[in-house]
Amino acid sequence: MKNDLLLKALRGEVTSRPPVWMMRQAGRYLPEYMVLREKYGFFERCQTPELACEITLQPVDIIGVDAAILFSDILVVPQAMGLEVQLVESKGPFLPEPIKTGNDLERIRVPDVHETLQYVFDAITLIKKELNRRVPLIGFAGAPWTILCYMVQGKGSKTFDEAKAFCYTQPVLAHRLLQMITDTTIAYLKAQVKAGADTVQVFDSWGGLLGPEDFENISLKYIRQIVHALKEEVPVIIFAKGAWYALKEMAATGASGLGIDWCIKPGLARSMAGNNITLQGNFDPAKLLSPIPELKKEVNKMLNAFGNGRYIANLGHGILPNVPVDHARAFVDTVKEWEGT
Ligand code: 1CP
Repeated sequence: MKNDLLLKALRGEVTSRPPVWMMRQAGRYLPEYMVLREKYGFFERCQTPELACEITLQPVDIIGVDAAILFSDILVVPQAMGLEVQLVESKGPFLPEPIKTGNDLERIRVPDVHETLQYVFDAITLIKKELNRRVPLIGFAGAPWTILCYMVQGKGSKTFDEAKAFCYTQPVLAHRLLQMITDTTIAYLKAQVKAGADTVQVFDSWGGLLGPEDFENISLKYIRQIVHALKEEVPVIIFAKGAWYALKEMAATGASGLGIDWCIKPGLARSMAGNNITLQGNFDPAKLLSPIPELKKEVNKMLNAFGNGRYIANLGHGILPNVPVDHARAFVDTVKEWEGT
């Protein structure tokens, strides 16, 4: 690997500077992505290896990030399990027949991932070839709780109240569903690794909607199974947005990296997570809209607070579609130019 800063940082090895990438780095802020978005539907872009490959490589070529992340979506998993998933323009994900009852569970299954998601593995094979060992490739999946949120609520939400009510009023069903998602996800991530993913990230975007006890029972219990199944093969990164209260427990799973959002100070995150794990984050994505000199100052502040050791520079959540390309590049360049210790 020509640039293996990310893998080194995840293994706890000394690096010349922290590696940098951005969550949702392949996407709508890039004009080159918008060209392909005009021509092809969202799932068509995911399901066509040549398109997924081209989109995955865009931020590597245009922005100069230290890692590629597979272009796909967490919602291909419910799709593979048998639920219809649409992406409605300017509205987001829509699942017309969500899971509400025991009967609904009969409609879904733990699929053979090679029958349902082979296009993802084909994309990975192609991406690895095109990357030609320039930077590592990150594979990913949603955490079971976050996937349940969409499978039950049927669409995006700020609170996912219907998904929570499902867990609290029908716990037996909820845990059956969570286990089905977990089993599918383990097979899915293992096949991503076999196809060439160098590391995998588990996105629990809605983990922070749960209190500490529910997070343990509904989310972390299943994330732990995923980490245990994968960690001997590749480093695993857990990103549970808002679930800062569980950093210690997440570090204890055996994951190599923990993503954090901007609502926790780096020092506190480090003291909770301990010294034996790599932290990743945590720039407020909206700060990429600041004037470039201000943005650079803020990035340097973040870098100084984390220091260069077991640290990956990233945003605290996905990049926003209205970020100018030169601001995204300024974020990455500031990390590359950082002269702290
Ligand atoms: O072009 C478009 O309009 C589609 C926008 C889009 C994109 C670019 C969606 C729909 N998904 C993606 C790609 C995507 N999704 C990636 C690609 C790799 C990358 O560049 O990082 C990844 C990692 C995801 C993961 C994802 N999808 C998450 C977890 C991360 C996060 O941001 O919290 C979630 C929650 C989703 C669901 C989803 N898919 C798309 C949207 C707009 C959403 C969020 C909807 C909501 O707010 O509920």
